[in-house]
Amino acid sequence: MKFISVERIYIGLKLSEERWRWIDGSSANSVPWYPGQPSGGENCAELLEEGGSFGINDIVCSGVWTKGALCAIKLT
Ligand SMILES: [Ca+2]
Repeated sequence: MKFISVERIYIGLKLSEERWRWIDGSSANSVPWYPGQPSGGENCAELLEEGGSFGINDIVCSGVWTKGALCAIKLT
């Protein structure tokens, strides 16, 4: 994976029906939350890097499209 110079990246993870799910609807079985996260009341998630530590942070969905995005595709 190539790291790009964006501090916060939307990863396609969203809280739906009280479960964290990828945008294809599949459940996220284990989420490596950033320390102190999820803080709650925020229904989308980003990859957060601060001081060399990485983790997932829940954020409000209204701002996710202003961030960089990390996507994956299935190769067949
Ligand atoms: Ca949060």
